[in-house]
Amino acid sequence: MTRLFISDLHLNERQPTVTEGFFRFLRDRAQGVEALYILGDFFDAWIGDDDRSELSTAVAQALSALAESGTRIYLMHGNRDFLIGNEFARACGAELLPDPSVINLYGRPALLMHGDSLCTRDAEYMAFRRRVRSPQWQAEVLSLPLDKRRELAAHMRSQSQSMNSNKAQDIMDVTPREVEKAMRKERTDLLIHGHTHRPARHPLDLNGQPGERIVLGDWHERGWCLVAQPGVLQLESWEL
Ligand code: OKV
Ligand code: MN
Repeated sequence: MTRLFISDLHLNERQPTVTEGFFRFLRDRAQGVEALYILGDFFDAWIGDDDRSELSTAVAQALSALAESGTRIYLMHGNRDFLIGNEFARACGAELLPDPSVINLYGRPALLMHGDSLCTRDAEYMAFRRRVRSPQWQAEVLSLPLDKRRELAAHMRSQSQSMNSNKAQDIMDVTPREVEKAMRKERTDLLIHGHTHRPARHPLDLNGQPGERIVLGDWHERGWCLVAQPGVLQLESWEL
């Protein structure tokens, strides 16, 4: 009985080490597990399921092989791959998981999020997020030809880079009160998320009751995953 949680692989053509590390992870670590949860930013930029690349085809093939062998696969959107749709999910043998979601983790309710919705001190980002997550905006973008979407994504990325260089580190981290609010709302004492690229286990005080926030790591330098078994949670990291 094992479930794995990963996020922020930011898969892309320019970093084959990460992709190869992911395929190795599927073969060596995920083989035979009950479920694999991918909590967002799986891809560095997803511009639509109709953008079929060698990378996306290979990833879908590897995941669907794992799904065929009995592992349930769950995909949550991140801030960079929010355009992943049902077509790609189906090709992966995966289920798209809403953000937030509460799962029963061996008897313990666990709140799963990508994490960007918790970074509320970045007001500019929150406004951006609302816009790009709206069905109208997404339908409009998906109606553009692929090369236009690619151009738009690149333009937005360079915009973000120049904006974020002026932002203090703490406004780009989660808001502690927002974490407590989300956990109280969903009645959980365990939160698992990614996005911030600050892998850690944070003990929490939830109105006098102990809780925990587990932050998954990004796969830029090393691989990261949370391993869950009945009564056990372990944040693991390895060289890619
Ligand atoms: C983050 C902000 C960019 C603010 C675009 C498809 C599309 C993904 C994307 C690309 C850019 C998000 C995902 C980023 C925050 C910005 C600009 C302003 C205010 C597409 C899939 F639609 F173009 F096809 N993007 N990024 N901004 O670099 O993370 O916070 S981003
Ligand atoms: Mn993210």
